[in-house]
Amino acid sequence: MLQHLPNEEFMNNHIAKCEFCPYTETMDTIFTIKQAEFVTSVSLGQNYPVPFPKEIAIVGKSNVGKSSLINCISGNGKLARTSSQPGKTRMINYFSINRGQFYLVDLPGYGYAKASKSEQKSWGELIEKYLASGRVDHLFLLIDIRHEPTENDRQMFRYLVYYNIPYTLVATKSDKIAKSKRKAAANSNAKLLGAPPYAVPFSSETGEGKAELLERIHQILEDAQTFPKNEK
Ligand SMILES: Nc1nc2c(ncn2[C@@H]2O[C@H](COP(=O)(O)OP(=O)(O)OP(=O)(O)O)[C@@H](O)[C@H]2O)c(=O)[nH]1
Ligand SMILES: [Mg+2]
Repeated sequence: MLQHLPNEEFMNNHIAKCEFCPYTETMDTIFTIKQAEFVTSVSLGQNYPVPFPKEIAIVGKSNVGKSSLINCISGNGKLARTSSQPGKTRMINYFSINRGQFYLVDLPGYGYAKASKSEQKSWGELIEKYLASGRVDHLFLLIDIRHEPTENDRQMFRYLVYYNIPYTLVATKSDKIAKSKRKAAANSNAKLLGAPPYAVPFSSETGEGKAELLERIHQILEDAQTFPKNEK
């Protein structure tokens, strides 16, 4: 799917070095998204829009719930187009949040079974070019809480580690499994991905995990020191 993947040794070093702090509840204000609007769609060879101070992108396999997550956390069910048919999002869709405070970027999903070889190839090029552009400050990598990560998920994770992109793992569709099993399933899927064993259980149906993701976004926006803009 993607080129330029790191080897096992590189990945093991990443885990060993990762002093991963899943989430710190230190903020005394609750961050909210007050305004959100679609800006533009970008396909291969087209220009990205004028940069905003921060850019947070959502990536994951087709149908995992990326567009639904954007709608849920922005409180606007109609912002990003969702569908039960996989492969709905084909381009890179930019949404401006809080009048230019940051972008949320909806990336096309990978692993869409019906996609042709050439579609998969152009998907790979589109995503690789985007991730290597240095525009993205933080990536939310979505995995389905009910299933073990796919080979494509594992590739995507290795890729973002290789490019040193800060990330948060999100285990979607948490409403589909029993509440008592959610944390363990999310964390075990993170581990199977080859990552430190922590993912946020999230449901765009019930809003579970929404507060945690908003808190995470707040940290990303505040934390210029931890997540400096990549000048590539
Ligand atoms: N039960 C449940 N269904 C969800 C959840 N999130 C998304 N869905 C459903 O899953 C399907 C796919 O959701 P999308 O948000 O369009 O998925 P996507 O990752 O953007 O898909 P692509 O654009 O094809 O890559 C839709 O039918 C959603 O209603 C969730 O948290 N719980
Ligand atoms: Mg989508």
